[in-house]
Amino acid sequence: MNRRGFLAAMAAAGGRTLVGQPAEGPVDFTLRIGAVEVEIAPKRFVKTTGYNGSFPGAPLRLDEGRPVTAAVYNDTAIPELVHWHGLFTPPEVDGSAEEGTPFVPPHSRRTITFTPEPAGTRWYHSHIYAGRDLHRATYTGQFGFLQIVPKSEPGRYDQEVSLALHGWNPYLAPMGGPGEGSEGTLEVNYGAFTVNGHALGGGEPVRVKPGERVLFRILNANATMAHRLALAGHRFQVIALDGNPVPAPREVDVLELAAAERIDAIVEMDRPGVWTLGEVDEKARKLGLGIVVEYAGRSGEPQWAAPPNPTWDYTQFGGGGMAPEPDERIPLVFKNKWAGNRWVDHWTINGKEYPKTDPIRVRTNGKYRLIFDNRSDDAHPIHLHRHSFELVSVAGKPTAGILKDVVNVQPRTQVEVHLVANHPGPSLFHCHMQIHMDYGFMTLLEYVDAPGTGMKHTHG
Ligand SMILES: [Cu+2]
Repeated sequence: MNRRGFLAAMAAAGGRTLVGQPAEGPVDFTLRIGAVEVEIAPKRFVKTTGYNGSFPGAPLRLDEGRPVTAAVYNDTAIPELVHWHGLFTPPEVDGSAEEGTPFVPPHSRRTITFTPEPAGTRWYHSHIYAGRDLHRATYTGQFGFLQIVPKSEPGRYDQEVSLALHGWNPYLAPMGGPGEGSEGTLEVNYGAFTVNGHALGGGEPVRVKPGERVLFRILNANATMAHRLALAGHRFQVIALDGNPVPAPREVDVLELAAAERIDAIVEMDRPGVWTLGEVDEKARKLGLGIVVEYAGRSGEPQWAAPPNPTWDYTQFGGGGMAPEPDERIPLVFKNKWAGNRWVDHWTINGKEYPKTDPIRVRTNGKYRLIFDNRSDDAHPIHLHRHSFELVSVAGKPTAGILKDVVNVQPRTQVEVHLVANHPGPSLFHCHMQIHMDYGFMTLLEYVDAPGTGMKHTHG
């Protein structure tokens, strides 16, 4: 979405209600969950569920610290939840049934009040169980940007462009290559990809002028897949990860985002032409994952070039120093359990599958070192609700000052994070790949000195 579109959507979202009739009492915005059909490219349609008749949902811009009330209407036949990803909202409104948030029942409405914090690039999305039904939860069009605007906005740029990546027509198919105990295991594949609701070349380009500094806010809203992006002829200066400014902004050729991750990066527009900003992987790019960047007065076929350096390493954006010593170290071992040929793997945390997983027990204001020990052949984007954590080491490389709410733990590696337990209440901890969380990869962070409404429950 270009700046004009972004602002138009902002204006729409900033009204008292976005769509529909006035709710009881004033609301700051309305989300209506219902069927949508979008033409992602000429004569290519995607039918799904979305917010307010579109996908992505309208980008929401909320002021840090100013409470808002949202009306959520559920026009579908299944109970729904909206999760405010990356916010420090209480469990009752966070959008997790496991924490105790009530569902928005089918053909019904709920009013939700929360205080948006912290500032930065957040997002909102459905947070329900899907299992083998790939027409639910994060497989759908129920996602949108949620920009929490700080009281004073730092950074210098001429244009802001928000890009949300998503995959469509998901299907289960056996894994390509042989893996340890995973031959014949089903994984999710996609028949089409979009950036802001359009396949590459199927929508309006991002229009830029020479000399402009463009701030790209990028969200990987894919239900399971990581993506690597490049913009031919240009480099990205990464300034924030998951919406949080990094200690050492640095230029890279490729951005990598696992499911649910966000990157804010500035690009100097100094190579006039028509270029593709797209997936490094050709197959995914051909299936639509990309958007055209067009300089004023230029036309022609968009150019693509393989990026010179495709590596991605969080620690390059880290600062010096060391996280304080924790009160306690908590190892969390992630493993898969082969469930059979043409079946979906199950996942365990310290040997147990949700809802049998042991909770992560913390005390208010305690300091913890969570050790994510990935003993599987898949990367896992690990997400903790209602908190941010600081990266301490990634695959043995020490770092500091990088605050995140999702961290992608590569196969057979360890990531250590520092957690200050300062948001009492049950908080869901899970792999953000829908098919992993639905098959056991989930537990709760529990405050033993301030027990909340969190519950173990079974899906279905
Ligand atoms: Cu996972």
